[in-house]
Amino acid sequence: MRALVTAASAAAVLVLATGSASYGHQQRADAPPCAGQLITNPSFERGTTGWTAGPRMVVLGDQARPAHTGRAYASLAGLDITRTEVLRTDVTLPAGCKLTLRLWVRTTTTETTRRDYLNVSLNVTGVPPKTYFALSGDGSPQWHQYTGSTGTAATDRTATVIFFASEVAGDGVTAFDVDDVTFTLS
Ligand SMILES: [Ca+2]
Repeated sequence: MRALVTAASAAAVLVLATGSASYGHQQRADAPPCAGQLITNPSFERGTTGWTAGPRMVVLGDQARPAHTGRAYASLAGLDITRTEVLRTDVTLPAGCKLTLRLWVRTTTTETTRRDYLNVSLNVTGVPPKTYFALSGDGSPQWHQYTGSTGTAATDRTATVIFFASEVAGDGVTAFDVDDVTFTLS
């Protein structure tokens, strides 16, 4: 059963087992460690640049369905066709840094059976894959922010955010809109 994640429970914390191996993190003089935002094109204003996305996934907002910021956003499902769709990107997470994922989702639906859903996963090297948020058609029809974070590790890792949408034909249409997806180091 897919559970709607409420704002109160949306802050998920990933607990990491830190290995005993220690590798010195090479700090660059021009880039302070553990600061800044890593995702290229977080607001989809440059289309699918920096993302692995399905065809026609990045769309332009209008008055009825505006973007969260800017003009563009990504939209998954929404065609009442039985299918799945994936939107993803990955970054290198430097050693010793904590990563915070923030994203905005808007859900519009005519469905009553909650068979359409969007799973949002944050995968980090060395940690079992985990679904952070499982959203169905009873998600917010207004833009809503979700947040999750990782612990630190002694080595550089790859962090991947994956949006996996599944829809079933014939029982109403659900569209999951996504905008302003950020990976912030601390
Ligand atoms: Ca945008």
